[in-house]
Amino acid sequence: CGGDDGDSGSGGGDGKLVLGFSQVGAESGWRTANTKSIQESAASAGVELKFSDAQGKQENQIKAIRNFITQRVDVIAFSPVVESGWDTVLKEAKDANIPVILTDRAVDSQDTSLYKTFIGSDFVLEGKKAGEWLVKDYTGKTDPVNIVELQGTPGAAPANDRKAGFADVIKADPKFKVVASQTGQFTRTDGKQVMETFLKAQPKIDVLYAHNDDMGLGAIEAIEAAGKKPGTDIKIITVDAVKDGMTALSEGKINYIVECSPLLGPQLMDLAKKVKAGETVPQRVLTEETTFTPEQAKAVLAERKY
Ligand code: GYE
Repeated sequence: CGGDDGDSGSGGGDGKLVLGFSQVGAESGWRTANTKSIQESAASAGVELKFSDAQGKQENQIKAIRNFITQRVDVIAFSPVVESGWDTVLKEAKDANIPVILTDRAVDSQDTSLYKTFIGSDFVLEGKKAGEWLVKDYTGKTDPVNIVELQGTPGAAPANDRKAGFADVIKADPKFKVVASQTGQFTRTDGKQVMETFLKAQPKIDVLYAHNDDMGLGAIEAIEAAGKKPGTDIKIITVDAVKDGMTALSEGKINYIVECSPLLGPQLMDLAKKVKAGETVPQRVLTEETTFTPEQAKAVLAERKY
């Protein structure tokens, strides 16, 4: 392999930064908006994007990263499907002198020199925000509150962290009980199916906490099919705030959404350019986010872009 900077990219010598990006898949509305953000900002930043969709499989991501190394792209970015198991391939990128940017999700590698920076949300904080809303909503009440939880993809950082943050907040009051918790794979289809089984197995469900909007939206279908009113008979908290989620929130079918922004493209392009130029970048770039009640959702729904 050739030089370690400048003309070593595969962009055909027109000086464009070549960015290899390995995406998780297309499991949710969030993911679709994230992909669009990355593709559009690459185009407007003059970055040549090599985009690869892993269809939810870690082995595909590892293959894609190895391909990017062989092609000698300038920068590699990826959104890890799961947290564990990246050390070997990240070491290969490091040995090839190709900087890596973690996008959206973290890895659990102990050696932080394996990547330059990590841009994305604080998922533990998101889980805590969900729990805090619940605690507040049930203030002054003493009856047991039965919660069912739809988890994201097993092993994914947002699934692990949203579960942990939520559990950490609700454990302060023993009236809150998570009576069932299962993965819904971050998809509508699985969210619906798993909610159906929850409804059959659980005599009393007061609250659903879903790790993303899509699973919550699938669950709403199951709840309605069971003759119950989502948002009233069963309170629903979700994470993301994509347009379909915000619509359901404004209709009162969801009670609270913790925002997680998928619009990481512009910052990613900026970081990729800095990293290529050898500038130092912060180890962690946090996304700014808020929360939404039904009233707040109504107010912003028309301008919501994704
Ligand atoms: O919340 C979910 C998606 O990693 C933050 O992945 C992302 C999560 C997002 O499938 O909808």
